[in-house]
Amino acid sequence: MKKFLVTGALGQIGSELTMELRGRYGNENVVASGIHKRDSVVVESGPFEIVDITNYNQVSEVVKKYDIDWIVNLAAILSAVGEEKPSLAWQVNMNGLFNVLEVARENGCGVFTPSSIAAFGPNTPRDNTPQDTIQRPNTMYGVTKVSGELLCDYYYEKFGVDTRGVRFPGLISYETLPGGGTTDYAVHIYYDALQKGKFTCPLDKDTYMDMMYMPDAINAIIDLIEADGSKLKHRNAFNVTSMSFNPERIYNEIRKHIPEFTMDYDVNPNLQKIANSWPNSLDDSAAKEEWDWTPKYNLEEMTKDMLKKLKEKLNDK
Ligand code: VAH
Repeated sequence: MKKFLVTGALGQIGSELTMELRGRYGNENVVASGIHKRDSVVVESGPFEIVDITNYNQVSEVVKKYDIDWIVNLAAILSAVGEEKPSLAWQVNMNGLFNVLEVARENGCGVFTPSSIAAFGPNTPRDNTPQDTIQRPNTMYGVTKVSGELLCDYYYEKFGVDTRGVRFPGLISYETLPGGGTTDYAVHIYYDALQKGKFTCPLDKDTYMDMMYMPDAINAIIDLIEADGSKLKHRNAFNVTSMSFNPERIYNEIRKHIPEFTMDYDVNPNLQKIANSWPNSLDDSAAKEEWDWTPKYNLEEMTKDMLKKLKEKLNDK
């Protein structure tokens, strides 16, 4: 039975992936980790370790202690925080990744590390962005994502480390709030629709970005890890997407359920500059061909489920 170490396990992706992995592989086979500990079902339902991935010894000790087969490296500084703290973004996203890859090389582990649509830049073809195309991002987060893709491919080619990754679009979920990304508005709009009945959008109404509901993101990670490696022509990292929308479209979809919901705009120039450098939509045909990527949620289905689950969560508080 595979044994996993999830870094960043208390984050937006990690908190849901850890629980899904524990449901499929057994609680004791999924070690959650983070730079701090807090009350959470992730901490209470299975092994949890304090791991700062910028500390090689902490990564190495936990991998050896639990005889880990796969490291799912989710600890990262996202795009908006990365522009405010570029040095921290490099430390965590690159030096942290380097430590994870070195420990994986020394212990025979596989490594899943997410990349992002942020790995593309202003001169990348913006519509139906190809799997293989120019990648010259102009954000520190994007620089760490494209560098991370190259480093992971290098560790596969040079040392045979089984590295795999996907380029995630913006991720939308109701369990754990996102931690400082440019796409966070697409989560906050649902909370404000339910809690305030109004939302002030920080991005321009015509800002298209690819997005994905968290259940599809979790399946993408597990399906790629479980895929037959001999059939992969790409590894780091696959374009994956399930929808592309602008603030007007998500606003109007929510209004089908909450007709009195209102939205206005107060564009944040720093966020807008980042969003303007990213694609409008991705071509994810390589993921479909090589490991049968199959998203299940579109904007309509996501909105119905998100509002239902978020209402239950907020009423439980
Ligand atoms: C961010 N949510 O906004 C992340 C993601 C495509 C965006 O990488 O930084």
